[in-house]
Amino acid sequence: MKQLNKSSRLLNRSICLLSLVLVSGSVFAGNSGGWSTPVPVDGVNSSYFDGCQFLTLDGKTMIVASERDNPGQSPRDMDLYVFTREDDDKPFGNAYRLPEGINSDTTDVCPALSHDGHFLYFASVRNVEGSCGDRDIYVAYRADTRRWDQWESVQNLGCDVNTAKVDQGPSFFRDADGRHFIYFSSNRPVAGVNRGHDIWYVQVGDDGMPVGPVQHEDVLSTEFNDHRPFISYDGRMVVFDTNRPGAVGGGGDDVWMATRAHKDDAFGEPVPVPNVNTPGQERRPVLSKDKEDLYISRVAGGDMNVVVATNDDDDDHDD
Ligand SMILES: [Ca+2]
Ligand SMILES: [Ca+2]
Ligand SMILES: [Ca+2]
Repeated sequence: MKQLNKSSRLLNRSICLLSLVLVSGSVFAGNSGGWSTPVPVDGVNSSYFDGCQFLTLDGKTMIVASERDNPGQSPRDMDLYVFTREDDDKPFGNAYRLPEGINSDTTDVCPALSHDGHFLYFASVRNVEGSCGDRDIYVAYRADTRRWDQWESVQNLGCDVNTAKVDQGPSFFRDADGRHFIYFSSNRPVAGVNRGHDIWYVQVGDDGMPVGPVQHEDVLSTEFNDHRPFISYDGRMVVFDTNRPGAVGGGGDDVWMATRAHKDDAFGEPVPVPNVNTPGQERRPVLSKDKEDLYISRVAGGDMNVVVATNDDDDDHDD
């Protein structure tokens, strides 16, 4: 019904607009048409690698991994920085480098805050007691959600969630029963078969730590590399990056999405997000609460920056 309504509304628009849409071919390439061409996000990018970002529920804080203070390292030494803005039409500023413990002398990337703001999940290649090998997912806790400088603990999620392989790209999800989950990607084998990176999820408890078995997300995963899922705040959309073929204008890692009518349904078949993919690398997509803004890490021209596409089709955020 939703798609029928959307189609009817599109047909009712002016011939001129419809012609433009048909020429661009973007609206009908997937079920989330209307995405603008991505542009750099004001105030969070530097001339060094910046990306694997996260936007808070209120849209006023962005956490970005950046190598700006550690350029030229190999492997890259990215740290997590917090940027704030007064409103979502204002540029970000007030860069603040999160303290040691969150950041380490290795790559610390891809943050995701729990909806209540107390738990910060992120990926790191730090080699410390309790780490499981290569990139792992960690969780930090703070009692005061207004403070970015006071973290009481930083813990590895353990070697069931993490493995000796690349475990990364966490995202927080709250289901219809109020249970909390972390979605993430990993290139661990599936039943002994190497499928590259796939998407997985695990329930987490009140302390932010895993409480259930790690489960494979069958609908979103393919034999290609499927990375860094982000579940929308309403739980009804997922965006992720993947090198599966099929994105018009894309290549390498591209942003795909899937939707569902209710947050406890399975996701529908993923489709490429129209108009945002290029032959370069589009990674770690995240959505604003209203799903009107899609933030992407784009690698192009030897640099990585956070870019944003906007969607003015209000049928896609009608709850
Ligand atoms: Ca940059
Ligand atoms: Ca690992
Ligand atoms: Ca691409």
